[in-house]
Order: sequence, then structure tokens, then C-alpha cells
Amino acid sequence: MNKNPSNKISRRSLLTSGGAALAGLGALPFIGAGVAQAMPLQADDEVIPWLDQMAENPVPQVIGNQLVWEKADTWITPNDKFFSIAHYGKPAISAAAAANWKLDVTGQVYNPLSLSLAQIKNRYRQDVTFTLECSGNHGLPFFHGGIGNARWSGVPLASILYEAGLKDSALEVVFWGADEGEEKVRDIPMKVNFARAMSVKEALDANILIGYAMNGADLPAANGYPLRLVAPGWYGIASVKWLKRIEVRPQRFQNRFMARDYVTIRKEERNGETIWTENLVGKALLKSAPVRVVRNNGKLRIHGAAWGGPIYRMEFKVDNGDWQFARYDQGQTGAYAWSFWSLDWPNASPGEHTISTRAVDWYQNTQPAPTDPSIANKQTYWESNGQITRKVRI
Ligand SMILES: Nc1nc2c(c(=O)[nH]1)N[C@H]1C(S)=C(S)[C@@H](COP(=O)(O)O)O[C@H]1N2
Ligand SMILES: [Mo]
Repeated sequence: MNKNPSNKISRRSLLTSGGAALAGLGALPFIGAGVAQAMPLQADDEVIPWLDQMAENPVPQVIGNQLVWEKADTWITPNDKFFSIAHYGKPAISAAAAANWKLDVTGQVYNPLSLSLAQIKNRYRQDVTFTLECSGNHGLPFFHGGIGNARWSGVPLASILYEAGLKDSALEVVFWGADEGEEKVRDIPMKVNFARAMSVKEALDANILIGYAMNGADLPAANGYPLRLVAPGWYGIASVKWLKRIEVRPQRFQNRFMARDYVTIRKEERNGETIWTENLVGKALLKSAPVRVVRNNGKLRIHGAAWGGPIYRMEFKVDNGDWQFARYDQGQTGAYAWSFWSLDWPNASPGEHTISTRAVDWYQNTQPAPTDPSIANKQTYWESNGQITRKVRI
């Protein structure tokens, strides 16, 4: 583990990082506003596009509207720029259908519920700003923009589970979407709805919402209209869209999205022996990425974003140089939303360069290098939270 960059750090960057540390420990968004730019992108910044752009998306029906990193110029991702994932297609739900929508809460509960949208909206409303990332993001050459940050509103899931009353037999909570697909296991063809499960303990987290609004507007059709789960701190797969039914079950639940896909396969070492592990994708992991390089008044500046944990600081590396502390610009360093950081890049020589980033969390964990066993020995594309390097020509 890398507790500190093992290199010389200028006095200026130390001072700047002190500001970042303060922002992190204060856990207050915008605490750095006095020393940082109000916006990561200035009006007269000229964006220098990355040379290594994504490959063409071969599955546009599954992955839509990916984030273009160079254009991520607002801390909140506008609804019309938010990416979407649809494994079983996008059910088109009209406003009339939404008016008749019922969310059923059933299973191991004392008082099964069937709540209309109006009944849900009439309950206590809670907001959370949460950066939702698909766990497949950066795992495939055509998938680097599966991330966005929104302010979500809804009713706390825990309040609904308490209202329904969990029986002692309650072990897991399963969330079902309205979208349907066909699966075949052991030659058994099945017609199934999208679903994901959590343990009861996980589901009672006070920050998880049954969400109906995104950035103050109804959820867009592609993002789950009229209702979706919003699970801050989890990878996107947990936030089930077009939510129809919550079922509390006495047994563990499995399906394609709990046991076949969204399973990370790794080789791990145990006392010199190699063992294979298969882990279900769940909580989000510490991560960062270069956002863009900008030129302003002849001066270059590198922007980056960090998320997936309580961010303590972010660092940049140009080519094979030393890791350098970045300046905190905007965002939340202690909650569920990404934060934006930047670094001056003086004396850049003309030609091609690489820009890498890494995030460090409050517990001094560093985002893993590509050579870290958790990344190097990973055999599947999910949970690709290794350090990211982009190419740029100056
Ligand atoms: N019902 C349903 N919910 C779903 C999915 C889906 O295909 N169907 N995809 C999941 C995945 S893999 C991700 S990454 C997030 C993406 O959320 P978004 O489409 O709002 O960006 O939704 C999750 N919820
Ligand atoms: Mo995902």
C-alpha cells in the first residue's frame, strides 16, 4: 500500500493538498471554494481532446448515452446527458401507466403493501447526491462513459420496510424491475424480470431510496421512470430501475445478475497456492480518471475526477514522472458523489504524453495500479477500478 507519494513534492502542492485534506475531513461540499475555482471548466478554456477515444459501441441497445469525459463540465450530470444500461430493453411506461403504477412489498412481512406512485410521493422525501457507475465501466474498449452524478429524491427504503414489518424469517430483499427477458439455465428456458437482491442488513441502510426524481425532475424513461432503487455506495447494478416489486425472502436469491454475470473472477494467492475466486459485484470501489487537459492563456491544466469512497486526495502523473498532489476543485469528498481535481502542467513539451490518475481514500488506501494483483489477476471485466492512463498530444 502506498501511504505517500514516495517522491519530492513541491511546497506549493503540499499547501494545496492541505486544503484538500481539510475539505475531506470537513466532509462539506464546496469547502474548498475559497481557494479553488468555482467551476472546473472556465469559459475560455480550450479543451484538448484525448487521443485514445473509445471504440464504437457494439451494443447500443444495452449501453446508451455514455459520458464524454472531456465534456463533463458540470458536477451534476444533466438528465439528458446521463448514461443508461438496459439488459432486457427499455420498457416504455406512459404517464398514464405511471399513474396506475403499484409497488408491491411482499414476502416475509407482516403488512404487505401495494403503494401507488402518489402514495410514495406523499411520504417523507429524502435526497442524496450519488455518482452512479456501472461496474463494467473501463472494463471494455467501448465502455468508458458508464458514469454520471445526480441528485436523487425518493422515500427511504428502510422506512417502507419498517412499515411493512420484517418477520424474523426475513433474510434477503429482492428488487424486481418491470423489464423482462429470456434466460436459459440447465436447458430450462425462463421468462424472467430483471432483479437484484441485498441482505436485510444492507437494505436497511438509511441512505438507500426508492427514487422517483433525478435532479428535480421525473426519472427519464431510460433511467427507470417512474420508480427505481437508488443505492448510494453500490455499483449501478444494485439500483434496480422500473421498480415493480420488493420481495422479502427467507432464502438467498440468485439469478443471472446475482450469480452468473456481475461476478468477478480472480486468481488469488493463498500461502503460495493459486486459488480461483468468484465474487458478486456489490459496493463501489475506489476509483479516479483523467477528465481532460485544457489550455488557457497558453497555460495547460489537467482535470480529474475521483469517486467510489471517501476521497482524501487525488494525484496525477504525467508520462513516467512523479505522482503529484492535485488541487481540490469541486464536489463531495466524503459522501457518495465524485469530486473534481486539477493540476497545473507547466513546461509541457510538444508531442504525445500520457496522463494517469489515482485516488487515495481517508483510510490511506490507494486506487490499485494495473499491476496490483486485484487488477492484474482479475479475469472478468467488472470492477475495473485500476488506475487509468489517457493519451494526449500537445
Ligand atoms: N430494471 C433494470 N434495472 C437496472 C438495469 C437493468 O437492465 N434493468 N441495469 C442496471 C445496471 S447494470 C446499471 S449500471 C444501472 C444503470 O443506471 P442508469 O441506466 O440510470 O444509468 O442500472 C441498473 N438497474
Ligand atoms: Mo452496470
